[in-house]
Amino acid sequence: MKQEDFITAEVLKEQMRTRILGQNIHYVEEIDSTNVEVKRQAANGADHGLLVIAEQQTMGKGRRGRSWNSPKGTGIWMSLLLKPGQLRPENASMLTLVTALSVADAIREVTGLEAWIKWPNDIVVNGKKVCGILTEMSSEANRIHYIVIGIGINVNTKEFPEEISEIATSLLIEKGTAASRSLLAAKVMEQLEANYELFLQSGDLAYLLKPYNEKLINCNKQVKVVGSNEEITGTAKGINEKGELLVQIEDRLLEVCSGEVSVRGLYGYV
Ligand code: BT5
Repeated sequence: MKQEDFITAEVLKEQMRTRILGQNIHYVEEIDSTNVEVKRQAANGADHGLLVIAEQQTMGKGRRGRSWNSPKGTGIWMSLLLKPGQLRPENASMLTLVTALSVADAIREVTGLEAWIKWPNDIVVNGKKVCGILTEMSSEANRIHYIVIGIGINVNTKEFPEEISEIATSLLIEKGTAASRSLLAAKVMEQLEANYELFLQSGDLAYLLKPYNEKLINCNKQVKVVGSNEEITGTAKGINEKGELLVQIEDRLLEVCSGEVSVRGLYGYV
């Protein structure tokens, strides 16, 4: 087993068998946040498909102001710039789901581990979080300027800070052997490019529903939907083509949008 797994722009470029996404790679040793860096580059006119990948983030971001632990040399911390001309702003959050499916499939392909999707933005292995996705958008009423998709994967992390040690895991911890970060990053981008094209063809998740729902860990489980002023418990039934989580509550089927609520399993993290 290799002890160190260095990522270099050259190795990444060699392994990245994509047409457009990630063909322009900006690799940095250290950055505040790759999402923030992509936004800076977008403001300077960067093109669709730019991928920023960092060895370490000093201010990695989660959703809603939360932070993302991104230590040096152990994970994949990367962000992709997308400029989907035809996409409506209200459909941009579907890209989080497209990405989650791509990451789950790439982890399965590279490690053989059963990676599951915890709707909307986590990937889970053996009940713990190995990956989080942060989608951000710059838009006006009817037009998207650009979208940033941030992906953080704990690949060869050996241990986590105490505050997340109960919920976080890495591929190394779950598999027992290290994985190549550059190979995994390349596979994520390949899956994402293929799924992104399918997504654009229909403008929604119609073509991705089946593979997505097969990997949805919440499926047929009890979930608690936590809104700003109410909590509802029901059974998750999968997503629809808009990416909403269908939650059965007695004889009602509720369509839950990702922006407004969080969904928790009733038992432990998932
Ligand atoms: C996320 O937010 O899961 C989105 C994480 C996105 C990270 C990537 S890394 C590349 C790009 N650049 C960035 O700055 N961000 C993106 P959320 O669902 O809000 O989850 C955040 C919560 O996950 C935190 O409050 C912690 O509880 C937990 N957490 C923090 N670091 C973690 C880690 N490395 N592994 C697993 N869980 C973690």
